[in-house]
Amino acid sequence: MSSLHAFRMQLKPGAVDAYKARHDSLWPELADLLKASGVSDYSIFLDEETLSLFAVMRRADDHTLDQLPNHPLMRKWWTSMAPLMEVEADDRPSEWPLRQMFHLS
Ligand code: RM4
Repeated sequence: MSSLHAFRMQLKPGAVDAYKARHDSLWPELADLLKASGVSDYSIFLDEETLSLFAVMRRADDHTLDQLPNHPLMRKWWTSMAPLMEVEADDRPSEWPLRQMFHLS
């Protein structure tokens, strides 16, 4: 079984085009890592006005996303993306939880 998981991230001013380009050519090995961690149907939407990024993913119930911050490939990606996003001290993107208010299937 799986469920939806959503969260917000924050882009830095002037980073929209670079952020889009980086995801248009997402490292294939990073896509494989995310899938192997139990992620599917992962989208990120931009609010052009606030530069908020709304991420929505389907997570397998037995996902291992909590182990990703220790993975060298994930760390490399986060460090490479850090100039474009608001991040924590260790370069992982700052995340704010989103509460689901509606779903139509
Ligand atoms: C985002 C951010 C997220 C990652 C996606 C693929 O910019 O780094 O953590 O899951 O890229």
